[in-house]
Amino acid sequence: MLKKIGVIGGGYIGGVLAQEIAHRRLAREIGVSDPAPMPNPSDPEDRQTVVKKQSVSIGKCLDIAEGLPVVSRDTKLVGSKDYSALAGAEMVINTAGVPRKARPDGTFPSREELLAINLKVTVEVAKGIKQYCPDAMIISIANPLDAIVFTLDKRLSPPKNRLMGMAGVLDSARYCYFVAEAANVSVENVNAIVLGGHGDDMVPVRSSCQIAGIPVAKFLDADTLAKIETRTRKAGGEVVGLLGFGSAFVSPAWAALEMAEAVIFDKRKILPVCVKLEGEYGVKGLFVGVPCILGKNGIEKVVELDLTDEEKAAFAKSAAGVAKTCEEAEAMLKTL
Ligand code: TXD
Repeated sequence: MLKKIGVIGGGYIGGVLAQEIAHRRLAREIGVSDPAPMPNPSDPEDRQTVVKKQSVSIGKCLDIAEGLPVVSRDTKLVGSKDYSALAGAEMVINTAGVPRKARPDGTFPSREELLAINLKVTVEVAKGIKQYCPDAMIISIANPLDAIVFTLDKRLSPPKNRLMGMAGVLDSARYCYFVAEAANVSVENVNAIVLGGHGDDMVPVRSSCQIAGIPVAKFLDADTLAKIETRTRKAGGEVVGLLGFGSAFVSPAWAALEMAEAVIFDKRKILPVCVKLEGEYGVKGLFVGVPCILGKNGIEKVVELDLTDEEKAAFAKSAAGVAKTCEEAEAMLKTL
């Protein structure tokens, strides 16, 4: 159990994180930081005064705190509209940003289009971390995932082992779920991993996908697997389209907590993590999803898989996509 975990962004994912951290007893204290709701300058003065007194983070912390007697948990929760709620956190999970929302014509902005909006947010988040918990382990969720982690690295320059992005655990869980569903077996029997960027060119690694240690090809034909892998790549958009508001929020929160628990309990668990590569997989200086051993020091080691030539090419393409988004981010950061 940690002394304190900070949650940056108290929205859909942040709310699930706070309640799950309390319920799983992962920290004695939880701090949630979120500026919402923000007054609309065009509103009448009295309305703005009302909104300034409201706070999503304080309200959600109070709601969860008032439920603690029911679930017999003694967790302290503190919310703030600034970053002060993060003070003293040993770990922070960053969800700050805006999720993809359907446009009036039903189409959705790409993760990259979110970049401009969420870069500004991330620059503020980095200032908050630097001020209140400069030595915290950082797990970042906000999209575009790879570029946001890249930006946190640029602004904070933390040791490589202490900054990681969550996407691969969720993408791999989606892959596992679809394989289990198609093979009509327990999800517990399926072991699969998705590498690369958290975009439509992510790489489900079929060559290492197994059901009870048996290659998946013994259960599902190539056409079915290709369909599953396409659905995995688009799974985020599928949920966004069905919800009509925001994006998936329970599964991303659970995925981030699998990473957090690997660190908190020093599990030395191998998970797909967006991490700064320094030559591994032929990539240098980019944050890309690869298998890592996660333990008390955060990223303990990057694990290099033997990929097929096709998978290597797909990984290189995905990394090139990450490089492009990060180049855009770097150019934008110069203006922020
Ligand atoms: O696998 C993954 N990594 C993705 C990530 C899976 C699903 C969702 N993905 C992204 O996570 C999504 O595209 C968003 O970028 C984030 C958070 O998703 P969520 O659904 O929680 O979005 P919300 O409900 O809008 O919450 C974001 C909160 C919101 O309450 C804002 O007020 C707050 O972020 N926010 C801030 N908090 C702190 N500091 C600043 N500057 C700030 N700006 C906004």
